[in-house]
Amino acid sequence: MIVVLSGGVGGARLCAGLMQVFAPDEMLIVVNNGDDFDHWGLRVCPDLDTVMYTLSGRVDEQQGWGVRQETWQVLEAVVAAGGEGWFRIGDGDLATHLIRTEQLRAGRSLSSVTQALMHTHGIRHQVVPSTDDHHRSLVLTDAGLLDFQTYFVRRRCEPRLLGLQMDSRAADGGPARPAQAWAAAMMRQVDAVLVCPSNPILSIQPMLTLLGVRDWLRRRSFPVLAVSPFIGGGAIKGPAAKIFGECGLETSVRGLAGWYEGLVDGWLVDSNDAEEVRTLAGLGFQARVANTWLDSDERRRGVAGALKEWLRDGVALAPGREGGRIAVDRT
Ligand code: FO1
Repeated sequence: MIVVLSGGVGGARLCAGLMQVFAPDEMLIVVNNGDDFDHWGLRVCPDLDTVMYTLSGRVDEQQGWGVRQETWQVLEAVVAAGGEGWFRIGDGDLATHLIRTEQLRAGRSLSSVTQALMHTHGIRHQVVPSTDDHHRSLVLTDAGLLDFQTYFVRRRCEPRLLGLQMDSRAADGGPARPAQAWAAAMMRQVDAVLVCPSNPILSIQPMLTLLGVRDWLRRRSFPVLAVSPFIGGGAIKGPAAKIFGECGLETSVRGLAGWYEGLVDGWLVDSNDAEEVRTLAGLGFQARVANTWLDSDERRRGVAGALKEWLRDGVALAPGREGGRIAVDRT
């Protein structure tokens, strides 16, 4: 079983490639839901929906999120009636939030609702939220503590990021736990973990803070491969480079390798960053090069194929994890 850790746009695009090279029973896609929030009284799960629309071919490719050929009549009517219009929910997308909210209110878990939504979108691979517990990303900025979408969409990531905090708890008051399907995979034989080229701080970090996840990764006997979200010192999409800079981290694969120290064994880097391979090797990491622009089906399949081939060739486990030694704690 391959466990894939994904955020929104970049992660969804890699998953679309992975779906072509791994069978449904070979892969579990775990999606960040720290970005989830309630808007217009509805539960919105942006990363899960981006993955769903991308895998089903419904996504607005240009935007990266939302559905293609969307209409905006409800948004216009809500704004005309004095409601909030800064978070753009289209008419087609709205159906997803209506169904999800209704079913959550009826007592179903987010995992169960997600499974049904993926099924109706014709997706056979298993896609699960990282957790069914309350788990919300809060962004500490120079403009105060902001909920995720206020920071990301309303304020366009303009405030300086000082840190990420999770507002997180299980129903019993304990720490939030990985969703049942992910927890079950952790207990069984995992062949590898793949980390998507998603924002390491905003999208991947929330999943790593769930109960037991970091320990599971640190004590692993399976390899972890990651695809770099940087190309030539900039992010492929989104604010990852700006945020890395604000956190005092180098916007390079070397910076990423430090951030994920002890958690990632091998890096797939873009051909523009081929010179980083030697730097990474000097730090004890393996690296391979591919064209990591995920802008077409062919390229997505290409990157997915390169990861599969690497796993087949074998990956040595990186320094900082042998014997379960703890390298860096960022939670
Ligand atoms: N991103 C935006 O930049 N502006 C929006 O108005 C917006 C609306 C939106 C609606 C539904 C949805 O599923 C995603 C949406 N996104 C929007 C994307 C999303 O907020 C972010 O890309 C993620 O949360 C970060 O991964």
